[in-house]
Amino acid sequence: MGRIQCAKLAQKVVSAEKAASLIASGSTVGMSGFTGSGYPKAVPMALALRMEEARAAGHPFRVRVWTGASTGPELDGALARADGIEFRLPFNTDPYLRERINRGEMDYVDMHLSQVAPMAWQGFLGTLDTAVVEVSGVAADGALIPSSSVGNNKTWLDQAKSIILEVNAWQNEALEGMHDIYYGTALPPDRVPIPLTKPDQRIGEPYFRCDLDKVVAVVETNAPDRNAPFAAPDAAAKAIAGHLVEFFRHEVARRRLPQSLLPLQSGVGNVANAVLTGLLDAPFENMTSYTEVIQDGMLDLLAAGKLRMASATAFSLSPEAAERINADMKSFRDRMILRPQEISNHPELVRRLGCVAMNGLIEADIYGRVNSTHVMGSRIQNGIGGSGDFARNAYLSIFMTPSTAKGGAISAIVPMASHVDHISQDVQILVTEQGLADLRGLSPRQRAAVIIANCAHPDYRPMLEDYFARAEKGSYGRQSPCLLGEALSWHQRFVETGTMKI
Ligand code: 0RQ
Repeated sequence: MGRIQCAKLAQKVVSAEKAASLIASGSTVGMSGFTGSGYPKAVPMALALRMEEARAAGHPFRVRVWTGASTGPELDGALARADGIEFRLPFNTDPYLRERINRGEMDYVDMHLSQVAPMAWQGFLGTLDTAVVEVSGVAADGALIPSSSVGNNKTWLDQAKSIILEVNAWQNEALEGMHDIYYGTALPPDRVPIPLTKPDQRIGEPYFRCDLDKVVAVVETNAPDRNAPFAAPDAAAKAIAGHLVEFFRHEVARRRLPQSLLPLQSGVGNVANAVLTGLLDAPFENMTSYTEVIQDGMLDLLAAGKLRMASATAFSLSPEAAERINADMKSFRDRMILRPQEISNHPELVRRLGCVAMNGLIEADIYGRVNSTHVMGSRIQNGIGGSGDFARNAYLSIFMTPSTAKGGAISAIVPMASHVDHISQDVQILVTEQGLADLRGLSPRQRAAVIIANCAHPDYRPMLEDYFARAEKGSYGRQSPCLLGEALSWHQRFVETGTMKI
């Protein structure tokens, strides 16, 4: 029976095609998957084929897709190419799907990741027809052994009318025991405090429970997670990491942070990964992380013994790191905990633990309002992900970015953010390769002065100084001076000419 030890579920093994045939057009499907790990790989591909055939026969076939976060080309990519998604939440990084969203061909709801499961429970999202969830095995009593991400799987399994399981033999068997699935959440007014006070605490059980009668199909797979490579840190990423490490040393020296820092949250992407790499050589020991994803840099910190343990909801690894962790899973397993995303990202816990949140951004304005999601105010890049869950509630909320994008044609520091995900109150520290702005306790005008001086690229700094000086004189009010007719003109210039430079 291999990975499927439960006789009742072993009888339900079918092909991916047969399983996909159980998903109806127009239905809502809750898929597993978070940052390219633990997503179903065979059923979505078979579903995409069905969609293409249906379309060729003149019958559009589209579904509504909910996940934990981003998935992989076999899911978002395949369904997007088949024009098979009419509605998607809460996070996406697939380029084909992104194009469809930005062409206005489908609806996309970009949500705080901690709020997806509660909103599903509250009934705000509609009903869930089918859950398609990857697991790494099924125990004899039907308990499901999670795979490389937990995400919203518990909620999908509980809420869906029917369940399709993919049992992926590629996932390491030694994952068993790593997960902590908490079954104690409730809706108001019955909510109780979540009993977690340390990042390494286990408050749940290692398995998903599920009503076996709801399982309509089980599909066996043997396929790797997406595991995209990270770029080697470039000079800008290394400089950002350097500024941050220096800042942490400063905070430790002033006793505002302990020597082991506080539980680290690190966003995805190359800059975030480079910062973790920078911590390898920094004088901080026994660090912990309470974060959303475990990426390569975190694995390096664990392997070096600098990081004592990591709590997250998913892996987001390069192919090399995935191989490395697979080869040594037993040793890593005891130092890692994967939890449902409503727990890994829970504002109550982020505030209680005092997390140090470090996230990337698209642009920040001179007052420190951060746009994490929309290029030129209108084109979605990925989504807010967990950045809002952490930024508002963290002990220290840090945002970081290279000071320019697209070869220097775009300044990441602008007069006014063209879209705001994080208001200035949620942004305490801003870092670019140029330097770091500590915004705590500063008024808007003080923030503008330090952001322009410390973070802006020299090509854009004089333009920002000029704008700010004129705004101070010509603004309607002087608390947060702005020139309404000019504040977004940099973006308009880029759209018209391909550069923000004059
Ligand atoms: O585009 O790939 O076409 O070149 O955005 O930018 O510089 O590689 O940086 O990988 O750290 O991503 C905000 C997108 C930054 C990410 C964002 C373009 C740039 C490039 C990527 P190309 P970089 P990163 C927990 C935390 C929200 C979710 C989050 C993100 C691409 O950090 O998605 O924080 N954050 N989650 O060229 C136009 C600008 C730009 C720009 C960057 N000003 N204008 N394009 N780009 N700045 C994890 C989860 O929630 C899952």
